[in-house]
Amino acid sequence: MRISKEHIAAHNEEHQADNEAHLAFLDAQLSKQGVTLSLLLDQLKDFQVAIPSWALGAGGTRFGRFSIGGEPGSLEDKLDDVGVIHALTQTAGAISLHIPWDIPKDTAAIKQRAEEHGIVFDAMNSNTFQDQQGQPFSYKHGSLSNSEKASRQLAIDHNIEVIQYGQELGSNALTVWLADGASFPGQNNFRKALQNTQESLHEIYSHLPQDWKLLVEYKPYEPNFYSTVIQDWGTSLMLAEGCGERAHTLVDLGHHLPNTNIEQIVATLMAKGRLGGFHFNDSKYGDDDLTCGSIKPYQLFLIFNELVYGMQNNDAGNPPLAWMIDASHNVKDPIEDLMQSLEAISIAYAQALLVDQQALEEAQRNHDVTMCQEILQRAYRTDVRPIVAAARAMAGGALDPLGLYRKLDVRGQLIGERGKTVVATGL
Ligand code: LRH
Ligand code: MN
Ligand code: MN
Repeated sequence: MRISKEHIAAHNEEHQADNEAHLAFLDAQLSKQGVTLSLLLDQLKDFQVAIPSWALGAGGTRFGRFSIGGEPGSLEDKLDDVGVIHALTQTAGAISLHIPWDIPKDTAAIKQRAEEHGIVFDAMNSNTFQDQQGQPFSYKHGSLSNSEKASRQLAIDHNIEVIQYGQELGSNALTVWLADGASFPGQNNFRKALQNTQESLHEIYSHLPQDWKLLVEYKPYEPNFYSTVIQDWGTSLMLAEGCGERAHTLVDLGHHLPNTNIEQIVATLMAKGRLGGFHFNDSKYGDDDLTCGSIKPYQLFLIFNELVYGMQNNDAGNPPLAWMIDASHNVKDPIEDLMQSLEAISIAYAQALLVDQQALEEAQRNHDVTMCQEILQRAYRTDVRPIVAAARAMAGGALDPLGLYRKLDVRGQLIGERGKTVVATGL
């Protein structure tokens, strides 16, 4: 273990007095609003977000890739990195694997390694957007939607294989994201491509274990720039409904055209009981995969406000949500970046829990638009960082994870052990 309990205890002792002073002030303010701090801390303490295995190395763009050094060279290394994040934050107790980037050679050993770090296996991701070496049929013109049966079958079989890996590891969800689409008008028959996709997904669904769910991710463009088969939440929802009750839509925040009202999409999907998972990130233009909350923190809060409302009023039977970060880029230390994302997500969640739902409902009933905005913004403008830090410390994490990570020079240790030029598998 790179981060010991003693490291955390010594660090927390140093920062405790400061955090408690902030907390006492907040407690006094919030209790006037009818908020019980201990209840809030309990909810935050249990909150977990999965880390994507592909975000632990330096991401690249199509123009270049700059290694940060000490990158994980194997699945074991990736688990160790999530172990560091989880030890520091106690909010990253799960990893999401991408096959074939993360094929476990010895499943039992991988499971044991994960257990040692207190990590479970979240949704498994299939990959039919790249051809693998020696592959008999290509995905160049689509995978589950391909007009050639042989390519479709290969992609279906791959997804079934991913489910099998997931079963061995104890996962219970399969996420399917397709790059399928067309870059030029006339290239594809829209109806046939959609129909093929529905049939292929249905076949995958028929191989899904009873306690598993299928998550269908959508994205408007990239790598195809004219049309994408599963382009939006409506298409994803339609396909999920066409599969069966355990198929749901997965929302990736970066997979929307600029200014889309994502919080409304969340509310709509939750009303239908079909929101199954989340890929958190942030973006200015497209699928930028930037750190959560770095560009539009208010949007993140508004999304969490809908999530909290949806979970508290879950009459449509949404499954427990698979929360995951899907961010990666090439200028920051990925471990630091992921901890910043976790912090932003926890902050948005805590702020959403502060929204006075009863007062909001009353203001909405009275058409008091001014007050509706006041209620939301009072929650959003509360500096909840001391609460998030206290919840983390209660769970055994560090009051200042980033500070301790730097103080212990974890990246320096990783470079010493793994070298400067290892390149992690992934994007
Ligand atoms: C596609 C995506 C999808 C993939 C991941 C690597 O843009 O968001 O979730 O699996 O990136
Ligand atoms: Mn995604
Ligand atoms: Mn994406």
